[in-house]
Amino acid sequence: MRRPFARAWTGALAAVAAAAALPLASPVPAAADSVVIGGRPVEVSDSPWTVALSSRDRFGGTRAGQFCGGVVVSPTTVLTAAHCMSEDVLGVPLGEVSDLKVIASRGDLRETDGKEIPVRDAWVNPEYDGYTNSGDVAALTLSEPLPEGYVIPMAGEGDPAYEAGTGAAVYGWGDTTGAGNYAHSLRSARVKVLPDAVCERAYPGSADGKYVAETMLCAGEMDGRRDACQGDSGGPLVAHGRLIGLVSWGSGCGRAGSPGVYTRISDVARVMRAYS
Ligand code: 4AZ
Repeated sequence: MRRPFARAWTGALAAVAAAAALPLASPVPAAADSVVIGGRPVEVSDSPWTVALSSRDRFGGTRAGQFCGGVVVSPTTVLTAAHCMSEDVLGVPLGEVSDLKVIASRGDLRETDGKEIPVRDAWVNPEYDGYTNSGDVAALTLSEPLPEGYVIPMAGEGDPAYEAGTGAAVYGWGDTTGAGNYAHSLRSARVKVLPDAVCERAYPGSADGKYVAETMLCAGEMDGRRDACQGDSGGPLVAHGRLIGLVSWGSGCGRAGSPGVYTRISDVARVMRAYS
């Protein structure tokens, strides 16, 4: 539910503006065993390619300014979702955000370990379609390189990791309940890649988006429970040790019949070749 979530972010921004660094979390109690929905805490050292995107100016300092996830695909390149760079999410045009950073090697956003690296340049996919959510990817260039060991390989076209039924893991600091309870520490949930036919039936086209198999994949469990959620956007979906997706959208979080939808990485490679 991208638009309502975007409104939620705008609300959070207004709160931050009004009361300095109000936490994003709402007082609503956890609805279920829910991460990332239905996930568990993980060590960032085991998935160093998972990074947080931060702007304290826009989102306040409580959780180090975290507002989206990202993935290290080369020492100076982080992929995230195009919608994370939108005015809907940032509250201002991207060019007006002067403290956009990537935070690497910090599992707990309340700590000061790891590295904060300023973003030098941001490329937003010109094919991104805000109606379907197709092409939801942006590439950030870091002002200094991360170690080569942080890089995760991208699964190419035809990689068996994309096959339906493949076990995958999604990572993030996002909402763990669907009610605005943002995680302080990195979490991960196991999900399965679902058949395109299931995703097409789940998302034939609505205000939330429309499933486009060429540019998206969907993953979850048939009965919901394990899923990505708001704040996880742009973060990695990993199978067989390779990056297959970026958290993009869905109707709610962890709902039966509404799996999480991800930007298909094989299509990202195509788009980046086309515009490089
Ligand atoms: C979001 O708004 C969002 N359940 C991310 C992932 C999902 C839904 C919404 C998938 O960032």
